[in-house]
Amino acid sequence: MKKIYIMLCFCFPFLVNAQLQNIQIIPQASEIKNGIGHFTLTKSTIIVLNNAELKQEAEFLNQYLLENYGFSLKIEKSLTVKKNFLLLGLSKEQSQWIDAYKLTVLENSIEIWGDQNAGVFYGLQSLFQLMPLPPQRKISIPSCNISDYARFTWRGMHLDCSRHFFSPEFIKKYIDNLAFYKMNVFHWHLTDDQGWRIEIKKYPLLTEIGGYRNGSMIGHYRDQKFDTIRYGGYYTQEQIKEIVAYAGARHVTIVPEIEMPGHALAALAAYPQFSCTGKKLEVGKRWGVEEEVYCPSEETFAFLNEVLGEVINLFPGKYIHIGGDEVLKNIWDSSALCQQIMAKEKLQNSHELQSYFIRRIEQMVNARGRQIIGWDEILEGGLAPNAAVMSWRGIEGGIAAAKQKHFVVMTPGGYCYFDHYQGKPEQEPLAIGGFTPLEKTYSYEPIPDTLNAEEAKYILGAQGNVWTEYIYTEKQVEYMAFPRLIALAEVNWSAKNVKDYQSFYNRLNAQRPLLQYRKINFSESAFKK
Ligand code: TNX
Repeated sequence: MKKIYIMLCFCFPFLVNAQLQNIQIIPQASEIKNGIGHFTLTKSTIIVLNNAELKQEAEFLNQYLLENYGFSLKIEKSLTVKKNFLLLGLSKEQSQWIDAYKLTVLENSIEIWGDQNAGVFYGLQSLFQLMPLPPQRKISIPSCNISDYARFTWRGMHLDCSRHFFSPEFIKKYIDNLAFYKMNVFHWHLTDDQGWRIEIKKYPLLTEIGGYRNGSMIGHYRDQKFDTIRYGGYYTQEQIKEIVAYAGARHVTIVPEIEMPGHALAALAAYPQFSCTGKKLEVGKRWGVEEEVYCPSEETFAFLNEVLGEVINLFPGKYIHIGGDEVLKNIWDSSALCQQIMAKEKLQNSHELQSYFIRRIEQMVNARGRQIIGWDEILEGGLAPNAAVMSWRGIEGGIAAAKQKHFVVMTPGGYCYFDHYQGKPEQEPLAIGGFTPLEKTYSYEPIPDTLNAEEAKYILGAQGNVWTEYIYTEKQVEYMAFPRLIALAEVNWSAKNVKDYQSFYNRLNAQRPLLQYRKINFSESAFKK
């Protein structure tokens, strides 16, 4: 099989650059050579696998064809025809690169080779972008030869499902769109002050009580207005399992976030015994930061250990996000129990108490073979030994963590917060604030120049965050996420030397019909003059 591939490569004259033919993909590929002519994909095209492991990718391709073009193809294990085949293969040729693939389109065949299944999957995503928009009878794909690989291993998008709840169907669509743009991490923000959204069998009140609030903030924060409408919802474990499998088939890892010790009001409304005051509390209606946080007691740790156990059983990925951001320390500072714990553990102040809290949690997660990741506040009072850091208050936290040889995901507010305005505020729906237009997101460089080459290796990649205090509907999630998500996909995937805003803008502009076809409610703000 490999021989045939090499032969085909040599006898076919590929032209030099991508500008000549319409090979426009996002994120930009590292190398594109144009060919002459087209491959026409028909109902009698045969999918050939050089490795049985690729069956999953072949089925994904068939599913895509069926949903979009109304037919699927026969899958064979060996090459029995000379033309009209689409070969999927595994090869070690590009194994030094992340998620690499080679896509070769000739008049008689298409070949996609990857180092692993993920590479083949990404080759397919590129292929999909080269196909004419459905419902096209003739699926003709321009000849080309693309060699491509990812720049970063963590190509992430987050979604806050606590402040507003989004349906399992929407979560799947969101994941599908991430994968389409070669992103591979979905950070699922499942708990916060305003709602607990994941079923935990051992503690049913988390969702029965914590899953619903008796009103929400309306309009600007400064107006302090509220409605009295009961709002909520949660994902059952069965729904989560289905979503995890759906993501897995698209090479997307889900990182669940269970917030602690702060942003925990919904949990504390259900189980007030885990706060230091024991007060009866209500699930949050107001956005912002709450005083009530988990108490660092043995009872709380036992509770969180059980919760994390169930979470870990549902999510197979390496990382569990444990929050760690915006923890007000007033209650800890005035709690007798906290003073006792601090004396016993020889902790100097409440920052060190927070660090102690996170270290205890890390032990629970590590004991189950997983790693924790937390917001950059977990640096305060000392990082837990194996923790990864998500740098959101700028890039300093990320720099500090990388210098301490801890892994880092960069998500600085000014570039990666997609709850910010993307156009002139007077022309946009109400948002939290800020101003992060498409070009600003695109300009983001995840490796800070103050890091040396060794330290830079700790930067796993960048992530876009969609906080939903002011995002009420699924349509609005898409409006805020797109097209900035696509810009960030290119930041994460494309080699630095092929990154160019004008080129991106033109490719994105050309893809607007595709976004419409995919029913993505993207913002047009970047196209307004
Ligand atoms: C800060 S980012 C928060 C969130 C808010 C967000 C709004 C982070 C770790 N914490 O709780 O939703 O700002 O932009």
